[in-house]
Amino acid sequence: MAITCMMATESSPAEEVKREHQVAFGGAGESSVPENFIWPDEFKATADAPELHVPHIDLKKVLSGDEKDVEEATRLVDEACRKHGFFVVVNHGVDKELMNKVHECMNEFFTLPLDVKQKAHRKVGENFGYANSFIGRFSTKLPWKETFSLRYLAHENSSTARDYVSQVLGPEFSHHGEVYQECGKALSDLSLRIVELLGLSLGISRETFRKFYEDNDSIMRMNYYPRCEKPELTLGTGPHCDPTSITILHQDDVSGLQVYVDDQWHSIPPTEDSFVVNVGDTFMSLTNGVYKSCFHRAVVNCKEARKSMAFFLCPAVEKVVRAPEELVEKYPPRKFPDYTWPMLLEMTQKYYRADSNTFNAFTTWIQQQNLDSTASPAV
Ligand SMILES: O=C(O)CCC(=O)C(=O)O
Repeated sequence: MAITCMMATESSPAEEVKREHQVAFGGAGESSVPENFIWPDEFKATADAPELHVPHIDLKKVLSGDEKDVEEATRLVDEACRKHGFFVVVNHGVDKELMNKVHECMNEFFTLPLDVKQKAHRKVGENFGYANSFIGRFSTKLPWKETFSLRYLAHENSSTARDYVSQVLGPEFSHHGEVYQECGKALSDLSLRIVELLGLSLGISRETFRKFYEDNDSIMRMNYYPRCEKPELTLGTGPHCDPTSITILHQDDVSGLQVYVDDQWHSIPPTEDSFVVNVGDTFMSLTNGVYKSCFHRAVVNCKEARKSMAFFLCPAVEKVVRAPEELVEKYPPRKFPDYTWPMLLEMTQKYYRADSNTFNAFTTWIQQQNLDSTASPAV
């Protein structure tokens, strides 16, 4: 299989683009998956994973303030987050047309020739730009996907996503930048409503987490999973817990998301006009471990490509992540050391490949650093 991939044939530009894209990941003519995309048996995909029945929370009802609706929603969210941290939001207030436009931009971008996408190349150790497994930092257990990641900064007058797209891809892609910027704003606003709901579910004020995240410095990631001839051998996204705070995921109409619950992989299939929400390690630590950050992955299939778009809510860089006192009093003792989000981000981007132990490894590392800095100097 060729990795870089111009083929000298007489065909239309559209066919050329499609072929180039297919060759990179093993196209229709190739029946094998390259060695470095094959995952060990214990990780291998199961297409027939049973569905995980997660609550569907009607945010419009919650925001209407009706006492019964709020009580029911907080009970369901609390139950789901203590067990696995996944639920779905509907009637969320994000314009369906906007999400359609996001998917159109993704279709357009990911089917571009590699050299155009490479203008936005995400460098090793950096968090933003275009990445695929052929140019990444790992050489085994590679994910069968391409990603395009952008920064969303929740400050008035900030337009990080829009500016980045125009700068790296050129003015002909400025409409993509506009769409992603608008989407970032809509999902940042939605995430603030969700953290309010999470605060209420935990029995603390709705303001606590909203305040913490209102100046969030978040990540938007567009995921593109090409069709794969042997989907049982590989994974689109390997098993991991999100190190971020909460994730808001928009899936197209192709299944692929799986969550590990009760010693088994379960799927969360897409449902019309909804977002899947999950708790990540940073929000788990803000709840003093009461809400779970759960192992999940994405599988691929042999019929069609799949797209998803994730908004990873992250605190502003200088904010100290520390569970509020009132929660620790309710659920003592304090379980995690204080940290700032860039410390954890740096570890996952530069030194550690996300797995089931990422957050434990991180907290052990911080504790060690704290010990080292308080140790008396050698005489
Ligand atoms: O695409 C999906 O369904 C999951 C993506 C995911 O887990 C991630 O981007 O971290």
